[in-house]
Amino acid sequence: MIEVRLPDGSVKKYDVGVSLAQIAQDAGRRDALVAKVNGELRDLTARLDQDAAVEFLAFDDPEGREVYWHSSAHLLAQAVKDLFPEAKLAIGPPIDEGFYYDINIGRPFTPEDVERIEAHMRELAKRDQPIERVEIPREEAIRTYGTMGEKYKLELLDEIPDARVSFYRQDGFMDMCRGPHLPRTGLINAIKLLSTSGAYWRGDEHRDMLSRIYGVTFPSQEQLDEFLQQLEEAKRRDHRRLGKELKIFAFAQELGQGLPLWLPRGATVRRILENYITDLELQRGYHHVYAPDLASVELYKISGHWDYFRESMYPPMQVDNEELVLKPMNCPHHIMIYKQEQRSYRHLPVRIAELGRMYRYERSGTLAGLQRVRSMTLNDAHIFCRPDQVKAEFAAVVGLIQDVYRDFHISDYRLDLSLHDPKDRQYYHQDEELWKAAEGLLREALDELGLAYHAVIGGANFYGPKLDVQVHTATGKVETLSTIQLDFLLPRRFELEYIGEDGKAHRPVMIHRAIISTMERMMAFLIENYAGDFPAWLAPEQARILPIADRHLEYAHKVRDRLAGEGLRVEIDDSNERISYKVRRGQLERVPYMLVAGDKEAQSGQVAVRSRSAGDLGAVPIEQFLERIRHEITSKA
Ligand code: TSB
Ligand code: ZN
Repeated sequence: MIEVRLPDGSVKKYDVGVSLAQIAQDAGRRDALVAKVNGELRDLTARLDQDAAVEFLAFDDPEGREVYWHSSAHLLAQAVKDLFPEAKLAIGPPIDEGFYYDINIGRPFTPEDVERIEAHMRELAKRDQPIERVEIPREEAIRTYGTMGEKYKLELLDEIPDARVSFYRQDGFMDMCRGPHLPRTGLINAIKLLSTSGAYWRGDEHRDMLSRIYGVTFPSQEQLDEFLQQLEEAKRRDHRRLGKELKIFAFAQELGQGLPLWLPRGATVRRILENYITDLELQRGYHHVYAPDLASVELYKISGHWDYFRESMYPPMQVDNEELVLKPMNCPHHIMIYKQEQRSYRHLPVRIAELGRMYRYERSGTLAGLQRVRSMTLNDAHIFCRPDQVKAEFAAVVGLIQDVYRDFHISDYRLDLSLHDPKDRQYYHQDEELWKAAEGLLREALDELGLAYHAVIGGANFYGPKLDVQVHTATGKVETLSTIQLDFLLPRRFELEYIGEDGKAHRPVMIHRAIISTMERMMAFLIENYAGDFPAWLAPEQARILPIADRHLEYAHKVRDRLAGEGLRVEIDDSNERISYKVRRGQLERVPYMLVAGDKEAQSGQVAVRSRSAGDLGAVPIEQFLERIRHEITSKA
């Protein structure tokens, strides 16, 4: 007999060789997809021959879901092999949301192919075949794949040193795989193939072009429907699509990856953002500065960036007898500004701010529209303060973030306390005492403010721990928008000082902080958050005048001049299109107000107002419209 311990603490006795499926059944876990035996994932079909702690994972469990999608990828491959026996299979992993399989059929899959494959997957799942694990000698696997001409599998086999390799078999279809997998295909209930794309074998452009089929599956149709609805919504909001459609930004192949162009409309919104945050910071005691984009590599050797951040930096360039790098962070420059004067305890805190341009070498696979780029401008500041001022400064920054989020209607966010990982010696400075002090102080500051947060080991910057405000992107990713970072290291490396009340030199503490992130990431976030419908205060074009006929053009210009004179961003649609077309175009371009000007309006000094949010407002005197939009702008409604 063996003893099986379940997560609720109960212990049950079983015969040697009992299957995990049996234990799941006895435990009433009909939802179990896969098991964990002493912490390791195992198929439910596996059997136990000694005492063990057993846990069952269902679809709500990320690991359970991964297995579910992995088995779904096998089902996809099985369906393809049934319909296209000559198909060559490459790899088919689960991904964040679903799974894919890379397959070569000598041409791309057509939408009709995909429909047939999806239907056949449903059929196969309905047959509810058992999924079995089999282990065969490596030589045998090579022979089998050899006769089948599965050249990609052979190449994968080449890299497996083991004498025996594992396969999973369902209904005569076998796929080489480590597993684990579901016990039966019938557990896969709701199936949707989402898209296809080309993918090079091994991601290498010199090798075969394969066809990748993406799909997703769920235990129930309701879950699938909900997922598809969210996907629609995400597509509708995706800043990459909207940014192009609304002419906000662009990328050009000739320019290089991750280097965005801000088009006039995007630049306008950006200028508003920059003015908005600069004004707020000036009100709150920040001093704004400018620093160059290039710096000597020596500067980053002193700061430690060269040791710990080099992988994210562009390589140095040699000029005369200097080695220069594009700056990846603004901190050292602001430190140089701090050092321009002798500072006394009475001058602190010194808050140095900049819309600081930075260049980072982000790996190409991680680039994502404006969310993650290689050239960016950060709403950056470094606060130099006395140790006894840290908590108050921290609280003030949190307050600033809260005020700004109110203006942008950001309410859905999470706080991550990002700590260092003592085991990672490559990325973090090694002074454990400093880490302890900085992390302890940051926790205290957070607790005093009563803020709830998640602690994340390994999320810190090399110089110190940070509080990150995490928001969701339309595509379901989580990204950092605001950040507050506590740093005891750089003041030491740059030997920063202030003269204390005692007349002696003391070391200040640095707080690095960014409120609205980089202009790039903020823009991506705002586009998605507003689904392209910027409120009037941010809209690149706040009002558009639509003359009904050419004879109203003169009046349209008069209206324009009046509104533009008040600082509004106004355009005239002077095209020869019909008025209904002009209105439709204005709607598509998300202009908050359209002002129709015809005979009646021209005679009475009015405009017929169409508000994007409130609909048709009828004809009103220009001054009345001005009052309305002014109010909307100042209230940031
Ligand atoms: C806050 N030295 C600090 C600064 O003083 C700093 O640079 N911190 S950072 O490395 O965490 O970056 C600050 C913020 O910039 C991040 O929180 C994120 O919002 C934004 N950011 C970082 N990398 C990128 C990128 N590749 N593309 C767009 N935004 C980015
Ligand atoms: Zn910094």
